[in-house]
Amino acid sequence: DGDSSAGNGSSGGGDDKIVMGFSQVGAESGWRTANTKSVQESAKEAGIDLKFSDAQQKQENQIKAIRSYIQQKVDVIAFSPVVESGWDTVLKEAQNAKIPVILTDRAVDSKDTSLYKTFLGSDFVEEGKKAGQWLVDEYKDSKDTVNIVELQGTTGSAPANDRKAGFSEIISADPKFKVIASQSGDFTRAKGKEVMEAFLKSNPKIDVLYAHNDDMGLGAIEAIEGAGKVPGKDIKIITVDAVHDGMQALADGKINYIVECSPLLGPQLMDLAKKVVKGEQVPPRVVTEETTFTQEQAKEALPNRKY
Ligand code: GZL
Repeated sequence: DGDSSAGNGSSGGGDDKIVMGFSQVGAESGWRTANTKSVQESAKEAGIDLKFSDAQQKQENQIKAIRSYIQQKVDVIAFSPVVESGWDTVLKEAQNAKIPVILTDRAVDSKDTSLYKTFLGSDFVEEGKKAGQWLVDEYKDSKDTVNIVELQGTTGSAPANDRKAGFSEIISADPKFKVIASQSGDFTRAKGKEVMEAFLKSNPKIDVLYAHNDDMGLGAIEAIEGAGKVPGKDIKIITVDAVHDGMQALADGKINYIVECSPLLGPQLMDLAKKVVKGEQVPPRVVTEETTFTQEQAKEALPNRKY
């Protein structure tokens, strides 16, 4: 059945329990908090011994964590790469140690796809396209220029690159859409507020904000209100994630549209890990199910949201 892909699982928890080393990006957003909870709870339910580390959004901390999991001879490594590039060396070390790797949430740009068994996560280009399509529909009867500012996610991360690409692909169909400013807010509320304040100072006419996640959108709302403008009316806002606080702002009319990005990857991750440790084949790509929300849909969905 090909290489015996598991380590010897000798790092605690008895020899029959699968040991997983997980390197998490950080705790930068409501999405990340929900994702961490999903991974930790699912490991418990699956009887998997989880070793978990928070990299505070630093790639070198993730590389250190992966190296320590290799030293500990875990059975499987899973991680959400904070940025797309710079992983080949450490992933080769895991491969040489015969420890399978599962990409969770974000992707890497390694050419050698044998370095990981599968990539479980959203299609971020699709998410960007959905955001762009809402805007095209919203302004279909208008001839005027639409001035857009964009709060990008973490520089170099797959969601930032792909949400930007998907969005601009759709809006480039009509020259009335102009992205007049685009800058990273690092997926956090604080940075989103700071960058939006700068956008407001240097751009007298902003019609739309496209924020790559709810948290930056929520920070931007504070900046917009601080400038005496009405979010959702004076400046239309589209965000991605659909975490609780974003959905509340959507229901309250401060955000106009949210493209969902599901953080609940835990159950699928644990199923994939069990298969991979047994040396079973798994699909190279598992795309998560997700939808979109208008203000009305948010009001209906809010009471039953898990996060
Ligand atoms: C997307 C995930 C992103 C979220 C942000 O899957 O990597 O990182 O959209 C989070 O909220 O910080």
